[in-house]
Amino acid sequence: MKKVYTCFCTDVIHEGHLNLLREAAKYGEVTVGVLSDEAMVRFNRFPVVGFEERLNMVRAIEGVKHVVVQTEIMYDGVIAALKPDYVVHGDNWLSGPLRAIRDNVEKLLAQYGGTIVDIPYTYNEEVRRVDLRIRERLAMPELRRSRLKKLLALRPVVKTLEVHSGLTGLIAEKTIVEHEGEYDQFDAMWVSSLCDSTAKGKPDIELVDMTSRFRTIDDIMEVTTKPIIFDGDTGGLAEHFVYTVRSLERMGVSAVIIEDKIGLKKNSLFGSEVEQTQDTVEHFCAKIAAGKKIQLTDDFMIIARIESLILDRGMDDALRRAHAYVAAGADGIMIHSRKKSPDEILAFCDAFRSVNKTTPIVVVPTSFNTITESELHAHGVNIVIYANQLTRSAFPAMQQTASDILRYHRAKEVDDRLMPIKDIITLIEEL
Ligand code: SPV
Ligand code: MG
Repeated sequence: MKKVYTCFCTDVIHEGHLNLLREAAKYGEVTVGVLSDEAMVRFNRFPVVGFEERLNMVRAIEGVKHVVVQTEIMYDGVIAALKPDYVVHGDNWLSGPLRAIRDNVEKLLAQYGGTIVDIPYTYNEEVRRVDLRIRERLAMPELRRSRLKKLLALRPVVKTLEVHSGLTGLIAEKTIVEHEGEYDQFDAMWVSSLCDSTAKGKPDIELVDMTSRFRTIDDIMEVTTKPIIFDGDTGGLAEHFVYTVRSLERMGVSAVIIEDKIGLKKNSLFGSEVEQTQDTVEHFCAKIAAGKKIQLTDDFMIIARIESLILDRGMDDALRRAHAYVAAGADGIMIHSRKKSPDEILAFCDAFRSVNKTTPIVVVPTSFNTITESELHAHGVNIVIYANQLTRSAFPAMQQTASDILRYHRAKEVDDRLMPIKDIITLIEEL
């Protein structure tokens, strides 16, 4: 009997999968690989069904002889172990980002004479409905809120991109890149106070009120499924912060980060060029504790942001605050720096981790941007936020276009660098 292998990374078995299995069975005895959660979140969407349940679901399908766990997106391990005569897959992997997987399988099978079978991909109304239903479930507040904590357990570094609108949300949601056989996508979204304010043409001084910030979150939530980390600035008065926590939690936001400043807040990247006042440890701890006390689920995280390095108060002050904030209930620590070199961030992480092994550390490598995610991970960092790069790339592009239209008295000269009209009108899928 010939050996046939196919891999599933799905939460629901629909007609398309059954058709693929029927075809696969024509070639021999079918083994189905179920992609692990770790591999699935990296390349596909977050599973809405637990791993064990996904295994059992596949085991229960008639005609499936064996079920194995596939822990990597690429098939090296599973093909080495199984040596299948055939690998069967939907023909949707002939182009687009999945092509690299097919190329990898083709190379592996060529080593011993195995064959790829591409089955015409079933995409009918039922499949579309199932697909949509899963996406809708992922977007629901209850499911979305808990996902940041789950990702912290599944990903070495939770890669987070700044978003400030439905459109930027779609970019964070959908951008997936294959590079040297590895797939990557963003895990979470950061609703930056700087970029949310900038998009509204306002300064980043806690001027854009919460109602308006929530409106931004809502726009993003409508079109995405990834978890949201909200930049809560100083959190305002503790008496107000508790209401913010309740609202964010109810909306399905996963975390709020509040910074230990008081009075008129200015953006941290100004550093000591502008007057900024750091809160006292006691006062800020009381705010954290008030927020923790009011939240209703275990999912929601309050992350305390330390401004000691930004305000030149020194490493000892930063560390003393970090431990105090954790003791007050903070679910994570964000340490910020405006230095070009990552040295002070790494020194903080090493010192903090020598005492505290578990509390997640968040960093925002805007100025210390030469350091990679894996280097940060090696020093104990869990969440990396790319806090403003989308806004900073869009703004000069738009400004240049506006200037060139004025210069040439027509739009022809700018057209080559614009997204084609057809692409923009089809960018947004209709339900
Ligand atoms: C933001 O994105 O609004 C932040 C990060 O708070 S920073 O701008 O670096 O202070
Ligand atoms: Mg901010």
